[in-house]
Amino acid sequence: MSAYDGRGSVTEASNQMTENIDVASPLEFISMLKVCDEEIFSGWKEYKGLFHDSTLAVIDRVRNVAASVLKDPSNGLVVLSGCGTSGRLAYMTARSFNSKLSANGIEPCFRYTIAGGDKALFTSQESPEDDPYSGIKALQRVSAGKCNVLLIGITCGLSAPFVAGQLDYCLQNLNIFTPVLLGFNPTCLARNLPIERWNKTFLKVVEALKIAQAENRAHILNPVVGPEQITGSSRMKSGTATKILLETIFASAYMSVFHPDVVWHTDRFMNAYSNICGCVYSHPDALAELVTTAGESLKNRGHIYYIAWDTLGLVSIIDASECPPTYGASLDDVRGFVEDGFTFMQNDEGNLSGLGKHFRISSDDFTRDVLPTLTDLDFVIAYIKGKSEVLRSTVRVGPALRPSADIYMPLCLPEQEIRSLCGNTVLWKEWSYLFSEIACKWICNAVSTGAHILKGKVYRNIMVDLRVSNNKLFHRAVGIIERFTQLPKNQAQSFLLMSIYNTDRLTNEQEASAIASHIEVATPQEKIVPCALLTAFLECPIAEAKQILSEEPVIRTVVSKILERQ
Ligand code: S6P
Repeated sequence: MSAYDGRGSVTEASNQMTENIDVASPLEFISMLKVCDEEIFSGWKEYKGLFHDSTLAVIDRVRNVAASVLKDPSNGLVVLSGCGTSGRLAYMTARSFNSKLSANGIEPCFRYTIAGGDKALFTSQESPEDDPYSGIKALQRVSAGKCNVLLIGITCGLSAPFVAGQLDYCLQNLNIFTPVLLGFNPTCLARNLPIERWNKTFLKVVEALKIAQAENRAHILNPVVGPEQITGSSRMKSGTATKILLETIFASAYMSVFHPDVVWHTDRFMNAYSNICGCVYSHPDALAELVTTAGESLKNRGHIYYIAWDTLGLVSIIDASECPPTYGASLDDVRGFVEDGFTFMQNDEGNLSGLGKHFRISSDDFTRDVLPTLTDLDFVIAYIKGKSEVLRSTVRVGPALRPSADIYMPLCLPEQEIRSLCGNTVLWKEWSYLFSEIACKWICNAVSTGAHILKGKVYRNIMVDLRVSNNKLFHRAVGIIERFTQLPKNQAQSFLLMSIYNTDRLTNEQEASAIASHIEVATPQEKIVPCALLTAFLECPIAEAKQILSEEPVIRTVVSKILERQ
């Protein structure tokens, strides 16, 4: 298995530090997460991570544009946009800064767009990611009537067509828009594959952005933070880096406009995130215990429930929403709840609880829907502001939970420490909640990733059983088959298509169909990639591969058995 070869995308590469993550003990697992998360700050290979001089310079330039919007919110707007996790973080940041502005009597001027709309905040909607036109429409809708719009298009892989459409639209309308691309690949590795029903690739848009950047009319913020712990799972490191960069830009803009007397140091502010990272991972035993307990729950068909207060609830709902697309989990396996539910969410489309139980997200919904069903196989994690109290539910007493064990993880740095990092009390008072959120993200990501690894969902550091539900995932699936079988790309793709169309012989029509058609057929189907892999390894009919997979539900076991035979 080749690691990063310098040619492919960094965000889709395998991280050498985690190649044995699937067989690591929980403590080793935590230390692997730690080493990889530290790369966000310290850099990876020749890349310098978040503290690169050019990154700090772009942060300052984007901060200035954001400040111009904050000074004149009736004409200006900040739009944050993305797909999947990137769209969820766009929502969360827009909400966070609007709340801050409103609390201080200032007109809110942040909006978000997410591919697939607000449903995508809770459940993955992967196919809208491939549509540049729906990105453009969403941007036009939220920015109508404004004449100074800062768009930050977030796509970790420099790949999402939804975002490409928006950036391109801004480039055509530079009199109104300042486009910013936020992602984590060098620009030369931006996606250069055709976007269906469109005449540009992502790379073409990046080239046009570079030209506008030279005139200070567009910006590209793309620090390289190294490959993800689970290959391609950009919800983890890239998501964390997205959150840090957005918050740094807007906190800095906010301070420059509303507290111009306070001296601001971008690098010191980001360093506080690095310290909270160290603080979270300085509790390896507690984290390992959380992961072990969560893994036991999932292995035994129990569930993981996060209940959290305030914005920590949003962090945990986002973590839970990522488990189905990342690990093929069911919507019930990991769920998040926030006190006050949709009243607190303040999302554009309002209360979505009518869409079904997986959209019922308040703590009252938890009490009504989940509490009566809890068994000692379930794991309930409560995140409480200021500290994290973690409860293992074993006994239900009336409407209350009695914990079998408490595990405490601090969710913030001591006030003294933040003050010394941030420089003064104003900074601490204004922004300390952001550090609790990021700590909560690291803990949730460790719990949900570790639990799924313990359940046998990951082979080496690759989630083999991915759902083939958009263009990026189609190409990732071909890449996985290529890597494990060492077959050339076209043959690897044929095995994938045979699995998708459930046939041992592809018709000319099937082979010639557009990728979007393959995706449409593949999306509702389970175990597409494992089936293609087995067919290729065993040179057997598709039906036989399906039979083997139906007898052994743990994909990791099947794949490792077959590979060990080679
Ligand atoms: C990743 C997550 C996906 C991505 C989405 C956008 O862990 O499952 O939903 O966030 O595909 O990716 P990108 O590269 O455009 O930010």
